[in-house]
Amino acid sequence: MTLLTGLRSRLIGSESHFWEETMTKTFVSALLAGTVLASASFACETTLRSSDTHSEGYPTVVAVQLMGEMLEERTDGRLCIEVFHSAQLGEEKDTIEQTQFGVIDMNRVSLGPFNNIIPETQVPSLPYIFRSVEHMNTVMDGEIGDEILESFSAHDLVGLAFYDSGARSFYNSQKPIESMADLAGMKFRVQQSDLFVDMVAALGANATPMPFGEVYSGIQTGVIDGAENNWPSYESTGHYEVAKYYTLDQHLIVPEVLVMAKSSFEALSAEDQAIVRQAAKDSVPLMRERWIAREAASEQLVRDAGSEVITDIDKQPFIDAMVPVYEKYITSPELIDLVARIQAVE
Ligand code: GTR
Repeated sequence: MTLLTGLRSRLIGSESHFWEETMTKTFVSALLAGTVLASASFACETTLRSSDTHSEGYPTVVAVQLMGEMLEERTDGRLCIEVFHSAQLGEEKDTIEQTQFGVIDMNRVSLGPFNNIIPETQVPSLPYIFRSVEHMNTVMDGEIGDEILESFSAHDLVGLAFYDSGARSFYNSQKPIESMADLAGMKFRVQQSDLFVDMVAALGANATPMPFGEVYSGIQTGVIDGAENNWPSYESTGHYEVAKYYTLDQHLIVPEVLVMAKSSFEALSAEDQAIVRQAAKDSVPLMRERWIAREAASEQLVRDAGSEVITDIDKQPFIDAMVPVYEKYITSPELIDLVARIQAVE
């Protein structure tokens, strides 16, 4: 059944002939007038509420909306997704808790804010664990990625898929940072993760964990000198307007993850659970296409707007400085083994 015939049959259901005719006419006139609702989720039996800190049009938001369209079509309208973008449901740390409680059905989040809750998420969040974005994709698309997704289930969540997030680098309002020594004593916002606080300390700077939505004013008012993120987030938040020095040190390549509340997932039939898992996986290449385009567009936009990009960075001192961070967080045999297996992936 196609999306439209599915919608029509749901609209008219088993109601009277009069209702059927009226609704069909209304629907057809709406179609002709080009005013069919952008989302037919009003007709869905169950609409899953999904959170995202990013604004409309950001690749992660679009990916989950596309997943919603697949779900609606594949379940004949039993399931839809409504994405509450722009942190409408709260900042990431809080929405994670709400998802664990089942107040929010789905959440697209960075792995960073999971670090203090789920030890396995610390491994792909380690600085310089991935040699490149390609290495990250090979690992997270494969068995190791599935194993890490599985680790969410002990925390009232179902891990559905990983999305891209490129590489994160430092930016600041004060000066061009050309070497690790330039970071000394500076104040940087990090995601709410102890691992990232220690990462910044190991580089000789000071870290302030802070919600994403407070970073712009934090830099503007001088509470922090800067933050760290990928090109699209540096651009979409307008942080480049208040912190023009962007140093391409690429210390983190942290994947994003799409999770579902265990209670919402378990409320579905086995058939619908399988459809949800598959639609999430199918949204990954769609996200990746948009991500690659957005990274290039964002980099161009901030360069055109006057950001000074420092590209000639010797990463080795940064990498060497991370040894104590690995030692502090990677202590159990399981995590040590996971690090070794990730590093061994070609
Ligand atoms: C972005 C990520 C967001 C959020 C943000 C942050 O790259 O996509 O989910 O975690 O970083 O730094 O808070």
